[in-house]
Amino acid sequence: MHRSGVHHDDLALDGAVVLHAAFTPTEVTRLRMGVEAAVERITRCARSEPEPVATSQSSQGHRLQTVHGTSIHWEPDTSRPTVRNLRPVTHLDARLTQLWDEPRLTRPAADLLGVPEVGPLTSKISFKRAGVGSEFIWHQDYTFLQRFLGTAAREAVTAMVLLDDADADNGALTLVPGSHLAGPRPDGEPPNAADAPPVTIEAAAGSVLLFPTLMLHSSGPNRSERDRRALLLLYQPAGRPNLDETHSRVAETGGGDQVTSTAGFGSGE
Ligand SMILES: O=C(O)CCC(=O)C(=O)O
Repeated sequence: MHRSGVHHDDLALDGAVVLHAAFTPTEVTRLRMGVEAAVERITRCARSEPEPVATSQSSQGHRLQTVHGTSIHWEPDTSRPTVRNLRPVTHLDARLTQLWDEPRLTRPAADLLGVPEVGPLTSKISFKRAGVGSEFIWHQDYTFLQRFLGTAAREAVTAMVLLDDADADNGALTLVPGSHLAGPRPDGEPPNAADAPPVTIEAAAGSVLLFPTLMLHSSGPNRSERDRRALLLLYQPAGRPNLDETHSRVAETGGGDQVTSTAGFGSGE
């Protein structure tokens, strides 16, 4: 994997936007408390679930477990169970729920989508714990979403709120500027010669990275002694059902055989 650029400035990255220090240290502390409360709450439920619980595997062979509608993606190869990702999450803690209407997220998300207003699609926490957080392969968020939304999955953006300082050592996100213009690609396929050089987004806690669902991205493992947590809110044009409502509708109408649950994760997740 080549990592030729490191991004520090408040510049548009051909489709993506980085807002440095969009949230204050006090706000970041509150959000950290929110994500830790969410993981504590859901893992407590997971521990008390009678076996067998709903489990499956990601395409990378990681264990997935669904508890009360939230999918837990466990880190592989850890000596004690460690959560890699949760989805959906904002309903698990009021400090996270409140973030959906935050203008520092909704305004740039609406600008990127070219619509007057945005609404919630789904939410995730990426924990990337110190020393054990595993890599995210090259992927587009589109791949997972299009299973439920079809081509409307193009009309969404991810707002990634950094809850810890992120750099290459602790697994900062790397994206390929402009790659959203080239359409969908298979998960795991690295950038090609026609792509712009990948850029690793090194930014402080409280910064926000926004990018469209077709933008190719990945991140390395966390080899450092520092967590690299992030809250990811996915927005879509206002007025559309969120992902879980979409799933309920599919289940109620009996349509969409291939859709058994929206609580799983895509390959990159
Ligand atoms: O947390 C990361 O580094 C990547 C997260 C991501 O790409 C995802 O959740 O789809």
